Parts: sequence; C-alpha cells; structure tokens
Amino acid sequence: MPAVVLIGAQWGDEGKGKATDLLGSRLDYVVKFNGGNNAGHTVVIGDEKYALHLLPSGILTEGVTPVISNGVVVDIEVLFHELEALSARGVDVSKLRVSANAHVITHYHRTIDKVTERFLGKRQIGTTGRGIGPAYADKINRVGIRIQDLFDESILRQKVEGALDVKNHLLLKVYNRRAIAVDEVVNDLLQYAERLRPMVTDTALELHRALEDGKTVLFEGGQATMLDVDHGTYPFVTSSNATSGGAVTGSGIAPNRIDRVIGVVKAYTTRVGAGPFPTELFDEFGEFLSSNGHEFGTTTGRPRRCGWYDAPIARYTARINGVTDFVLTKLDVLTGLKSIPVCVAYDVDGERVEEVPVSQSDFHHATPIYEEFPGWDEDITGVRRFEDLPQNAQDYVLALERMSGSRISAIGVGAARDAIVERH
Ligand code: 2SA
Ligand code: GDP
Ligand code: MG
Repeated sequence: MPAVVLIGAQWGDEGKGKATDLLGSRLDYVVKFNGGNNAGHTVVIGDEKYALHLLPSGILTEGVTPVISNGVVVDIEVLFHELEALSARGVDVSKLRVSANAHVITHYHRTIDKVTERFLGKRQIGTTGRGIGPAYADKINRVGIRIQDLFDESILRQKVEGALDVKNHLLLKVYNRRAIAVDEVVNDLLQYAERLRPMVTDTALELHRALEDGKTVLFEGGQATMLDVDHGTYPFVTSSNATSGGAVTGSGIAPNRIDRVIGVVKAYTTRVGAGPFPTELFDEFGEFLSSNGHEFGTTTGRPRRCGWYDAPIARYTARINGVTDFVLTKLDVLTGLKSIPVCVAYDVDGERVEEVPVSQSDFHHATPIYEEFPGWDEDITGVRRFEDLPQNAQDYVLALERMSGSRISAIGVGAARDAIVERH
C-alpha cells in the first residue's frame, strides 16, 4: 500500500495523529497537504505529550521523512518555533522537506483574519485566528507569496507590493488605518530565507520518485471533511480541501496513485467553531462526552461542542473521499453510558432524510432520528483484541460499520499510542 491518504471524517480532532501512529513503522514519508497551523494533533508517546500545529505528526516517528507540500499555508515563524521546541526535546527534525510552492502566512493575514471575524459579528465562523483564510484568499486571488519567493529579494518585493496594493487602499480609505509597509514585510520574511533554504525542494517530484521506488507515503489531512471548503458546511468551514481530493492537488501526486483512503471517525461527534451540528448535546450527556473525552482545542484551547455519532455524516464522508476503511477512535469515552443513541437519519421539516442534505438550510433544520444501543461498564483501555471487548461494545462497533458505508479496520480504546484494537 504505497500511497495512503488519511482524512478526518467529521469536523476534526478525530485523533488522526493516532491513526498515523498506527502505520508508523511502515511509513517512509508523511505529507501534510492542506491547512496550516490551525491544525492540532495531540500525540502521546510514553509519558510525553506532543501538540503539533503546523508540522505533520510523522515528524515524531524515527526514520520518516516529514513533508509540507504545496497545498499548505506556512507561517514561517511558527514553523521554526515548532522545530526548535521539538529539537529541544530530542526529536530529530533534520529530514523535514518544504515545498517551494507552498504559500506563506504573514502577519497581515493574521490581522485580517481577526478583523474579519470581528466585522462578521453574529455571523462569525469561529476561526482559529491564524490567518488561514486570508492566506488562501490571496493564493486564489493570485497575490500570494510563495516560499520560493523568499530566495529572490527583488521578486519578493514585487510580490509583497502586489499583495499590499489593494489591502493598503482599503485600510487607508475605508478603515482609516495605518498602511502596511512593504519594507517591514519583506525584511520580516527575508530573515528566514537562509534557514529555510536547505529544507525547500520540489516536493511533488520527490514524492513521485519515492512512490516509483516503492516507498510508503502517508498523506495526512488537516481538519476534516465537514470543514472542507467545497464539501463541508460552507461558510462554516476552513479554507482548504481537507478531503482526499486535496491530497492530490495539495501535493502534486496523481489520483490513480492512491491505494488506500483511511477515514478517521470518533465514536461520537465534536465540532469547534460555529455552524450546524445536528446531534449536538446541551445536557449532561454533552458534559459527559466533553469531560471524559477531554474535548478542548489543541491549538486554541476552546471547548469543543459534543454530540452523538452521526451515521449519515460517516456515509457522506465515505462517499466523498472514497474511504476504504475507517479508524474508529475514542470508543473508551463512551464507557459507563447505559444506552448510546446513534443518529441514523434526519427529520427535515417533517420528512425523513437518509443522507446529508445538499441544502444548507435543510441541514440547519435537520433533527436527528436516533436508534439506541445498549452501553457497557467495563474498562476497555487495556483491550487489544476485538473479541475481548464487551459484547455491547462489539455490537456498537458493528452497527456503526453497517451504517457508515465502509469497514472499521481499527478501534481506539484510549489516549495512549498503543491503545488500539486492530481488526484483520
Ligand atoms: P480556520 O482557522 O480558518 O481554519 O477556521 C475555520 C473553521 O475551521 C475550524 N477548524 C478546526 N476545527 C477543529 N480542529 C481544528 N484544529 C484545532 C484542534 C482547533 C483548536 O485540533 O483542536 O485548537 O481550536 C481546526 N482548525 C480549524 C474552525 O474551528 C472554524 O470552524
Ligand atoms: P486530530 O486533530 O484528529 O489529530 O486530533 P486531536 O489530537 O486534536 O484530538 C484527538 C485527541 O484524542 C488527542 O488528545 C488524542 O490523544 C486523543 N485520542 C486519540 N485516540 C483516542 C482514543 O482512542 N481514546 C481516547 N480516550 N483518546 C484518544
Ligand atoms: Mg485537532
């Protein structure tokens, strides 16, 4: 299985870092292909806990070459900060490769992100404030700065001038604020150029060659399907393609190279930020999931909204991404519940709807139709074989598998790296 894509099946934080770990020893490359330092992967190794934002989680696995490919937006200050923090803890970061075509997040992107949210008022997206949307907007608008631009001062200056032209016009004329100085931005970016240079390469070519050589490459998606700018709950989404298609455009490998698409799905659902969430709970069960699952943002520390498992969303994800198998995480969090509701379809204005509605208004009105499954009380964190799970836990997993449109190949039963049950 040389090219494996791993994507979030819900609204993020499904525990993708752990699924990466599962493949750990078999991997040669781990590629981050979308998003930037809005992501948050928590990986627990022994007693050590690592929170990664911009770097792919493969950076923690010995022997793996981590890659930041063209689809990523890179805040260079954050990049060096994360690299230094990992180095200080003894992690070898020397293999990191960064695409010459990746776009750069500058301080004006962060400012615009925060200002836009303030102006949106009640219609806020609840972004992470890291400048992700504005950096992608500049990319699409063809006024973005790419990593390669840092290696030619005169080109960099031209690009920054182009990027600031309209922005400064707006700042001065519309918002009555100070214009951003071209020199300030150019000098800020140039200070990183020489440190970056050895990492920067044509990552698309390197990955192509690696696949030709029979190496195993994992494409690790940031955020998740329901946050994808095309297929998520627009406008309450991030600004990149977090689906498997994004692995293709975001890295430069061809679609017919992909051998396996793993969807990571939690045994319940969470969401950070605004937007529709049919199974969201506002009662003591929501509290139960939030505290048992430690559901707080890895990047911003925000509490995550919690709700029951939504099977139509899993089916939607399976279809949009071509999921070959799911990794189901956090089953242990449900331990202690008498009965576990699962959303099997929606009621939309009195009509039963089986699939995620294409109309955003319908999705906002969708009320879950639940089926109840009996719970279990036994501690499952030490279980490593499917047959050793309590019968009700096995039945719950098998029911989700039936409803979700693809096989469940592994089950997370605890935060520890090895707390996983594989099904062969
Ligand atoms: P942005 O900043 O433009 O990408 O925000 C747009 C929406 O995307 C959501 N988003 C996320 N949702 C879940 N997890 C994310 N990563 C961090 C984590 C989040 C955190 O792993 O916990 O720490 O808060 C992530 N990144 C972006 C975001 O909430 C907006 O709804
Ligand atoms: P990501 O954004 O998908 O990489 O996920 P995050 O790291 O933001 O959030 C997932 C959290 O769940 C992390 O704190 C993991 O340590 C934790 N986690 C992953 N798998 C399991 C599991 O099976 N059980 C429990 N209890 N925690 C898990
Ligand atoms: Mg996360």
